[in-house]
Amino acid sequence: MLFAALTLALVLRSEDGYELWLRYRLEANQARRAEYASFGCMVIAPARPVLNASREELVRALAAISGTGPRASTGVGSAIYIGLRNDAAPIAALVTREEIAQQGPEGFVIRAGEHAGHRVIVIAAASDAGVLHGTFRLIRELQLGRSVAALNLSESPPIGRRMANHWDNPVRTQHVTGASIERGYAGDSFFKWGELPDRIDPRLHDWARLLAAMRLNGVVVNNVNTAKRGLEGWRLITTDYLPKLVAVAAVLRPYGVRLFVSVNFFSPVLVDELPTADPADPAVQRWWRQKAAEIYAAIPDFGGFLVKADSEGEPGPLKYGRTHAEGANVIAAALAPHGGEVHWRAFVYDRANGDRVTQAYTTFAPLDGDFTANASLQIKNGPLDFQVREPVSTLFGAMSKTRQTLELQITQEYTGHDKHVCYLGPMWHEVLGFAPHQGRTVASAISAIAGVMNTGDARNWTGHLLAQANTYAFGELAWTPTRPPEDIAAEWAQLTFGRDRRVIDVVTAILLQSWHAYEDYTGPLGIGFLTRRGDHFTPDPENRAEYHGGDVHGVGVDRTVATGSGYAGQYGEPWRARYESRTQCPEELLLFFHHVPYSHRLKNGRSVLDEIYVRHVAGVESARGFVRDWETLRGRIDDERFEHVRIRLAEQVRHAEDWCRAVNGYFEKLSGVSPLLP
Ligand code: GCW
Repeated sequence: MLFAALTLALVLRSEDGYELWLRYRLEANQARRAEYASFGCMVIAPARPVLNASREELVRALAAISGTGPRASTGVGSAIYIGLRNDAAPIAALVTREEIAQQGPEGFVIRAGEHAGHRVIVIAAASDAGVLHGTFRLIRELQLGRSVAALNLSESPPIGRRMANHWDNPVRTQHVTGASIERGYAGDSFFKWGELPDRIDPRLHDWARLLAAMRLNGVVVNNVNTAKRGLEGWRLITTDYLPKLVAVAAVLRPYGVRLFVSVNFFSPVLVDELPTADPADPAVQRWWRQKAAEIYAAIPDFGGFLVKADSEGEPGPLKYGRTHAEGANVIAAALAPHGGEVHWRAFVYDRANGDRVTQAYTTFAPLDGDFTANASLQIKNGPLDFQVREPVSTLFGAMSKTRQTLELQITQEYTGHDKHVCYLGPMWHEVLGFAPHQGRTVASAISAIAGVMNTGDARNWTGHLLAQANTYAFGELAWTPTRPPEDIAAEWAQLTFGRDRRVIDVVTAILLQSWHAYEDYTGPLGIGFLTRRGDHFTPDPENRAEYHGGDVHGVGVDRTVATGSGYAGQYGEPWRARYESRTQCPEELLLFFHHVPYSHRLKNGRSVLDEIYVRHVAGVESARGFVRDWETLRGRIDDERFEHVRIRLAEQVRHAEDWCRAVNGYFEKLSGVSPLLP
């Protein structure tokens, strides 16, 4: 009884969310604990940086979960061996060369067995990075309380480059002013460039651990906007900043993560006052080569550059009459001898050029074959801009000779900031599995994936605690694009809140309803951009008619080939025909592709107008349900996290009500037809 009370007290110790899902807590099941404890903390690995980090993490987890504390190895008995095949006899004995080779450069095999009369577990891989990924996988098994007696797991990621993109704005005087994050809602930037390289904030180490736990292998540390409105991100590649980059790269290196930076296309002009940034100019080409050589001399495993060019005020090659490919290639050529990559963003549009969703495709598809092999076109999931619902961009799979990077947005710019729970795993899963052109899914068309991060210096990293589920889901889907988002949500819930079934079920259910709920009370049926210009949060349908197409007769934007902007025609079949047709278009995208009269009937018999009304009310009801369900967890979760989420969910209800009033009121006024609702 006393023991039970103590355990409960232990479980419910107040938590602030800083540990994310990397919470290593004493295993409650005694038999399981004994099983883990039999390995003591004997993790045997050769002394190499990535393996040191792996061992350290595994010992930390084992010690806490098994309750043994970090004991010194006695060199006999059961042990966990981690490394390459030739690093230890037990690894070579338990795993064949072929099995390791099959998992590719970053995959791993984890296997339990016997060696020389002792029970062992081995984590084997073709690279130290693979071992690191396997280590975090094994730790998860321990956190979930699963038996390791018969472990036999192997995994390998189909997507080679998996990146976090931070939109943090570096500022030299940041220790005085603080540094902002574009579309960041979890506080200020935690990159204290002013302090580097003399002081390394401890949070940077935990950030590197987080990236490794997400099994990412690259990170862009600064905003793609590098110069507009006084931004200073372009300075990161100046000689002055280089020692700071060196320090950050050193933090990342043991965690298998390569450092990338966003650069400005006009860097030759901005950094060294060259008269031009024309990619055809030999002096400009030389400049990029020298800059790359300078960086690689200091950071041999530097990843490369991300570039936003000719987009929203960031300059690019078009100024010189050069194509995007010519622009990307001059930078790519400079990086190539060092093994670096350039990720070139496809987010381009010109308001003067008609429907913006058509423009990435018309700009880039004709350039297929023009990009060098180490250049990758980085494309947002949808053609518009991270709306709650969009079709998948037509560029994916449309350029078979060009490398492509999928860009997802983890930070909730248009999906409720840090105020609303909106679990995006189901959306991303749909995107990855969708084939805009016959049979070629996004997941199979890309060689890289990037997620715009939702972290800041908030104590719990993401502002809203439940937003950590998005960070987790991005890592999971980047590693295994087909993984069901329901499993990811339930697993995250358990890692975050423990093993109380009721808690896991309620948290998972809230997460899984949250995307549709947000869609319902903001913009159902594919209406996008109802938020206020600038804040992307407050409802403002009055000023967004160009996007939702509402008028006195009807609503939606005509993007058909027959009578509209023609965007539907950029898809391969069967989607071209389906999107073109009012009756066959999936209803969740109806108003994205069609302008229809308010009286247009949907499959459920309702008119479009009634559907808009009903869905907004239903969305509010869902949000209220989240509060009710969460309340049932009182006492089952520590007070600090319980209250944190409760307060946010309550605020979400009020805001959902505002949305409902604003949008339904707007359409009532516009159409002159009142809702039939009670
Ligand atoms: O949606 C817009 C955002 C900008 C962002 C831009 C982009 C970084 O509102 O804040 O700039 O997209 O993706 O480049």
